[in-house]
Amino acid sequence: MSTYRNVKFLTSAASARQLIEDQGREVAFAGRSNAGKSTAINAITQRSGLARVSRTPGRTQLINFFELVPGRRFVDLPGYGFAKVPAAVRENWLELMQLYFDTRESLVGLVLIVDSRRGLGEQDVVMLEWALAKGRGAHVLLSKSDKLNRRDSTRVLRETEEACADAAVTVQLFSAHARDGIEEARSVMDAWLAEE
Ligand SMILES: Nc1nc2c(ncn2[C@@H]2O[C@H](COP(=O)(O)OP(=O)(O)OP(=O)(O)O)[C@@H](O)[C@H]2O)c(=O)[nH]1
Ligand SMILES: [Mg+2]
Repeated sequence: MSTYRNVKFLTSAASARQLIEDQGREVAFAGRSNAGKSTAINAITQRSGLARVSRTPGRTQLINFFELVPGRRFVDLPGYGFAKVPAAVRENWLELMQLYFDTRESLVGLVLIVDSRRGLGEQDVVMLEWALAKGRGAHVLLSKSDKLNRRDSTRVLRETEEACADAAVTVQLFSAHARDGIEEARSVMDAWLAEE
């Protein structure tokens, strides 16, 4: 879809006052370090170098803003769950995330990237709760599904759907490498980003 054709990097924020103006509509991508957030953003926008793909988990400690079209954005949130991150960095992460989810008016939906081989973790569930608390949408991408056979991917999809059954959460399998699930993901984001 043409919404993604002219995507460009806007800015990074390391603190609350560096967040860009809270207007328009934006979709945030969150997940454990190394879950495949940046790779998913690149695949969905079809821009391979856009969001940096790191080989060292936990390197992205910034909120990265990308403009799709004026007033429509993707936001790459810093990952979590990386054991070697110092306590002070983790505290800063928590503060920044709470502020972002509590106050961000333009945030319309959360795309939660979950490694399909690991399944939903504790912090993943917290992220979903933060998003849903303000009535926003939430969509889980079970990433790297190319690593699983049909039987295991079907099982993790069903288990994740059951775990999210009470909430307004949708779930799908996703593989950036196999280019599987990209259209399904886009249709969810297109609906969130569209004008009411
Ligand atoms: N097999 C497979 N590997 C993937 C896929 N998507 C991402 N990866 C790999 O997973 C690793 C992490 O991907 P990233 O996109 O950097 O993950 P991230 O969540 O942005 O990580 P941080 O920014 O460090 O938190 C990389 O080595 C990717 O090549 C996929 O669809 N299939
Ligand atoms: Mg990343």
